[in-house]
Amino acid sequence: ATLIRREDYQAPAFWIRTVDLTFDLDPAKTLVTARMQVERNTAVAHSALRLHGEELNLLRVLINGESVSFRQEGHELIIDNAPDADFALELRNTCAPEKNTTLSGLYTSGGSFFTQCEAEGFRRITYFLDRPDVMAIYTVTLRADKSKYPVLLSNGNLLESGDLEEAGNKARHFAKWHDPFPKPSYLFALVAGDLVAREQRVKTRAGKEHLLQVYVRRGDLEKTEHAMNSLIASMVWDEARFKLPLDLDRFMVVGVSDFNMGAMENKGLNIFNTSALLASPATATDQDFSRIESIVAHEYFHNWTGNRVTCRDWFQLSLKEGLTVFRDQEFSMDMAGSPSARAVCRIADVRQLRAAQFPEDSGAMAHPVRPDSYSEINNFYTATVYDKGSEVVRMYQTLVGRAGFEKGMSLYFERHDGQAVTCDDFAQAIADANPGSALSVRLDAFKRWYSQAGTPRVQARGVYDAAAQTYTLTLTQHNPATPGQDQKLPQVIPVALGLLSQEGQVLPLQLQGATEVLNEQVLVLEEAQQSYVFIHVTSEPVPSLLRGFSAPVVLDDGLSDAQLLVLLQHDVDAFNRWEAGQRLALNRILGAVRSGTPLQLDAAYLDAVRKVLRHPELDAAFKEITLTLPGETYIAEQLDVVDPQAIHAAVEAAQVQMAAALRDDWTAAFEANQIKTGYTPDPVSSGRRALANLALAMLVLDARSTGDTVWPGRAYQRFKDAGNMTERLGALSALVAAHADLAEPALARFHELFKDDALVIDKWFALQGRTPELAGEKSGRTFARVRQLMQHPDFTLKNPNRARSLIFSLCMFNPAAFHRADAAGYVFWAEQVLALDAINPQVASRLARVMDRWNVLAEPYRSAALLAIRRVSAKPDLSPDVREIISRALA
Ligand code: B3K
Ligand code: ZN
Repeated sequence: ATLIRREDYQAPAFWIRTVDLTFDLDPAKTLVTARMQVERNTAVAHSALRLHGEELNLLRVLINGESVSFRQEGHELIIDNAPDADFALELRNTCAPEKNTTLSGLYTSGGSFFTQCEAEGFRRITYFLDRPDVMAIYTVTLRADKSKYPVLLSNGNLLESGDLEEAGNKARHFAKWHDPFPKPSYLFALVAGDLVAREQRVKTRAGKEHLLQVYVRRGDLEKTEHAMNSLIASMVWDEARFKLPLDLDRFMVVGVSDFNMGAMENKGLNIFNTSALLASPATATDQDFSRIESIVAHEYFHNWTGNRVTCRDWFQLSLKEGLTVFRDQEFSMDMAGSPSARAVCRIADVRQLRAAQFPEDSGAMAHPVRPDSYSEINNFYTATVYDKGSEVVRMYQTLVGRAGFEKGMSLYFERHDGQAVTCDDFAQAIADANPGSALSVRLDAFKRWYSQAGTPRVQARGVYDAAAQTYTLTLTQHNPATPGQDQKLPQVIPVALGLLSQEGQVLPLQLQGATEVLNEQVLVLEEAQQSYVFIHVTSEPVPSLLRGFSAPVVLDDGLSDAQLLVLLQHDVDAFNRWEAGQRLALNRILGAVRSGTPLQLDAAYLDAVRKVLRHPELDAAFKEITLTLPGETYIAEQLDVVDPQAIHAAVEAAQVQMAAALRDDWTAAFEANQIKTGYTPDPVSSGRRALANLALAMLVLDARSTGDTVWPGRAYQRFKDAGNMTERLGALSALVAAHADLAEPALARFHELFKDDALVIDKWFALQGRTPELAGEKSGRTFARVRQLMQHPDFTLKNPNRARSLIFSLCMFNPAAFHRADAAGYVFWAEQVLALDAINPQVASRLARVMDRWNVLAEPYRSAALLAIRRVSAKPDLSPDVREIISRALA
């Protein structure tokens, strides 16, 4: 596989201005006719026309209606003598949708046709300049059997449709679509099948009418209401916050069960994994409801950030992804409402960043937000590009203010609407709209966020001078080396802070030399080390640093337990209040792991968390998230040498002790958070259900130690009687996680109840794959269970959701079940990577990444992991996707 480098970017030798596509849809062999208006790009050197094409059967090539000589080399169709003047190119080819298990290009699922073209799937449909800077206007005619495929969809507006009058055959019909907006090929889509739609007409602020449609399989219609509401809310929000209206008469969303990721933002025709679209109270959890809301919003927001303004090349992916994640996060926060609910959203996003992006930044696949090279672009739809990319956009907003950021966005669209641009263009627009701002005066340094991989470390140390009443805060940054990047320059790091007294009162902030007195301030760290002197500080302060997680860094603030306890109880910044609680837990868990001694939670810690749980004013959602211990992956991140079993043992001990010490409080929390009214997925009710579920899990866990049978019994009863999936799954997972006797009958009953609902059966597999092992029990019940479930009649590797539900749950989200001293987890991983690679390289390659951080594992895990990686590597015909991941792991 060849390495593509960012610095080698060249504009295309030709432009394709219009494309007229005709599809004769047939699962075995679909005929594609493409007529294009092509124009030489005179700005670059004269060269041959080279079109991309993969897995296609080429039937004919005409230029201006005449046949022309061409060559095929690898994945390219080369026409050496293309005219200098504008010309019409006509191609005809077939492809085989039914055989396409990669789910990239045109494929079938449940008897219908779907496409996925991002990043490079369009070349699996027809030959094309399949790169995002070639933008064309598409007209698409679909022809297919009318009874099997009554619905025929493509991007834009429907021009005409009707029956085909073919000799001796009246069974086929057609639909012709036209998209007025020029777009790159990755945004093309078609859908054909037996689908039904929920419809809603809405008006924009300007009074324009639009038709919104959500297409799904017949039985799923009643599960589309939440998606439709989320879509309408997204429209309203984007108009209000960024003045961005819907630009098409019709906006369609379609659900499909076989899909490689969450969803895809094809122009006017978003295609969704059903797991990111369908919800009913009986089958979806609160988490599903909120995930659906944010993914529907994300894809809708792409219509401007990604579609109207797109990426010049795939290195710029974060231009659209980081920005669109930022937009969907802001949307979710605005939807959440109260300051506390907003903070809970922020905490969840940061937890996700730490669980997925931090390990990526410190592993074999570490890459900048704007990568420098790739061999398979699909490997770079990463937490770094998406989630760290979003944090970078958030820092723009922090540095220029909310209004300044909105001005910057307006300028960005004013300058670049209809173009394919770079991250530099975005940065420049935000800076130019805010002359003299904290961003604009250091734009070049700020842009190191795009080029330097790795998570910056910031150390903060404060010195209080009681006599002078000054507090001197010294911030030091360190940017650790990552593969291929040894030397790094200091980055621009906004550090939001406040000071509290020892009693928890807000202390006013006044920097030496400044006249302003503030309650909170943003320091901009840009040198390796900087000191800040605050004056008139009347007592020794407790600093609250990096409030709201103002930059994606690892902070070492050196705070003592006593100081963290002050923050946990009193900080006005809810994020840092949560963070203090996490740090207190982390310190204890790391202490046990590092010293190799059993964890023993102290009274001070237990008292502090009890106070949170009993607090009369704090929201249930905040209590739940604060009482949830840091994840095992995040704990591993803090260690130079990682022993997953030791971490798990400490976490299990902490849970057992919290369960016992707070028994009465858990009981009270469980009772106090029963919701008797009908189900709504709003933040307050979901917070209460989350806390009730956590309390129940703790009580059932505690019952394991005490031998009590009441709580497992109550959990089973609740599992049976639950009126919604959140409570049902909560009760079930309480039983399963505690390895309670009642777990088995509950699991069996759950399967029986939902055997016809694939998305719920995914949950059933996932729950079992994620079940924590009992620390110290070497045989590993969960691992054995997963092995067994691989043989279950409902299991298949071919459906990505199903494969992920079982295999990824074990390998990615259950470290102690996966990292086994006998190496069986790694052997299993290697088998599954190879098996999946033969079916779907994108899914296989994601699984391959589980070994990103094999290098920091303790023995015997490290050597065993290396052996398994080598075993995968030894397979000569790995997909380029998996090959790239494996080579980086071994580099
Ligand atoms: N843009 C798509 C992701 C495409 C992934 C291709 N391997 C979904 C999204 O980010 O909205
Ligand atoms: Zn996206």
